[in-house]
Amino acid sequence: QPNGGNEDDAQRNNQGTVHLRNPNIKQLDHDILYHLALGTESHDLVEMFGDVKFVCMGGAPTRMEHFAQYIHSQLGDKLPPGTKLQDMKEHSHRYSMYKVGPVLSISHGIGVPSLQILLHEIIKLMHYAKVKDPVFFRIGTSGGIGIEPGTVVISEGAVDEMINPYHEQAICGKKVQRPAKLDLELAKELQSLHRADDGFELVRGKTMCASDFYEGQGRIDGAFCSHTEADKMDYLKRLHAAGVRNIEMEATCFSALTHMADIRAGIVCVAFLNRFEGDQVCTPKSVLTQWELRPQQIVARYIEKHL
Ligand code: R2B
Ligand code: URA
Repeated sequence: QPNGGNEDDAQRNNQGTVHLRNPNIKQLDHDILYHLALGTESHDLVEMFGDVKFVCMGGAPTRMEHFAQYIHSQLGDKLPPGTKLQDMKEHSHRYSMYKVGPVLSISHGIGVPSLQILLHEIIKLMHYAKVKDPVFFRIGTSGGIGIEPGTVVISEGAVDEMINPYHEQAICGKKVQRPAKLDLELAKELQSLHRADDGFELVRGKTMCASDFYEGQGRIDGAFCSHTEADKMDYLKRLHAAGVRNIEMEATCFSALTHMADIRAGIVCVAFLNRFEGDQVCTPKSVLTQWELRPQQIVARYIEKHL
């Protein structure tokens, strides 16, 4: 049982703005969002970000730049008149950030530590900007388990490498576990936006979040390997039996921190390979780039529907 105590309680206040579950924040004269190069004293965060409704994150800077362009071209007419694509890279020395009216598109890098820092600062940004009921998405890539390469997986929840349904964080020498929950209704709605003629499969399932791409995902092709192909297959079968359909490297943290902030969140990832078939990503880069558009398409449809 996760030991996050009463951290599981709903925290959205009655105006729908994002509440920070940290009493210390009230004592700060001003707050510096260091990795975003933004601050409550140096910037008018309400003016800059108060209109945000959708926060979309993905690992790679180029993918998130492309997503911002895609949203701008695809939803142009539906966005407020005169909406421009703003490149906010100067406001961020670590992450690439783009804003298209109500849509923020940000890269989070690889793995939980990089994503977790960004989530702390983006959740605080939503609070300071007085954003109402934002929806967060992770648009990503993954390795599939028992699904065709190119399939899109909508996460129903996340588990760690030990198949525990929580995000574990060491705080002051103690391990703290926080439930890695996602909004199931949102997951179902995202699934409903898949069309029969999309030309790809889409499934719902659990997502396993690993802290490594190689041994941590059971691969036998890393620089080191102390397990066998049979150990790997046993592990992948165990994951599959637990309802896991894909493996990536951020899902537990993304689910747990958005859940703690009472922010509705969804994870939509394309699977680059079927791990029952192998470890190497053999599909040509040009095809992978096409596949990466699939989660973007689904999330763009959701945004269009809710603008
Ligand atoms: C999926 O792909 C990346 C590793 O290649 C990682 O960020 C993830 O979650
Ligand atoms: N990303 C991962 O973390 N694992 C894969 O197998 C593919 C993409």
